[in-house]
Amino acid sequence: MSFENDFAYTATQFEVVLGVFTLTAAVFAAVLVYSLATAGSIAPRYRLTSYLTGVVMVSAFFELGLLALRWNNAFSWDGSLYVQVGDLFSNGFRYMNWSIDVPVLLTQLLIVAGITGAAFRKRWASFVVAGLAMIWTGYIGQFDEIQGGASFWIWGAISTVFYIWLLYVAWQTIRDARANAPTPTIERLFSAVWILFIVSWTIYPLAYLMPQISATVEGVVARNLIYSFADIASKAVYGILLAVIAQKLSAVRGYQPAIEAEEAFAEQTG
Ligand code: RET
Repeated sequence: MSFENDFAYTATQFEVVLGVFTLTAAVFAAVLVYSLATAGSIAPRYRLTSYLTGVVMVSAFFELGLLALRWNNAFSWDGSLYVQVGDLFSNGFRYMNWSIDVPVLLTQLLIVAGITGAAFRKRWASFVVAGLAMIWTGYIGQFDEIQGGASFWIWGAISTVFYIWLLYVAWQTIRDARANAPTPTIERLFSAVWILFIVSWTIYPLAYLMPQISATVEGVVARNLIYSFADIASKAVYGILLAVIAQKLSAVRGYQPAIEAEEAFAEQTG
């Protein structure tokens, strides 16, 4: 059971969490429109990244919408506090959503980094295996998050081993992308991808630990806010950043719609 169900919330705490869930879902809907609308200015060899952002946005939109409903149905106002009644709130849904989004986000990285052929297949396989193993071992561990017993720590540790493997392959990929970057700006943007990646992804294991760091109402509220921060950074901001890089790469390689889009942007922003 998620530790969210262990507490009663003030009206403010309850609403802040619900509001942030709703905001996060709205951000995903907005970025869905953005990524589909800008796909045409990206050369065909990179364009899949825009559609994959679309996939991530749809799946994450539903997940956050569902979490908002679960949160709303799990607690009821008793005149002074929101207390647990009815459905249990569950963070397990997040893990199901990651099972789709993690492999897709990593595939986008390979596409924009320009990895092809045997190297693509090998890294893709490593990403999918490491990513799913990381998520599903963590999923088992999180059922024990309130007790914080052996299952929580052992599965969490196994999951972390897979995470380190995944990070290593991501680092290799970004290193290659930087080495092959045709302009210094694109090279810098790939460095930004790495920073965004490492910061936003590493928040998730911290959120996993939260019931052990602070088993309080504030801990619950903080955990759900940082989950949303990480979700927006690792899915939406990341998707936009990859689209920007893909458009720049397309322009450098002479793709006319990308060149025109870059020119229009330069004119507008002076
Ligand atoms: C778990 C369990 C504890 C140990 C580790 C974890 C890592 C989770 C990560 C999740 C990333 C999710 C993303 C979702 C985007 O849609 C499973 C919490 C290391 C890194 C990026």
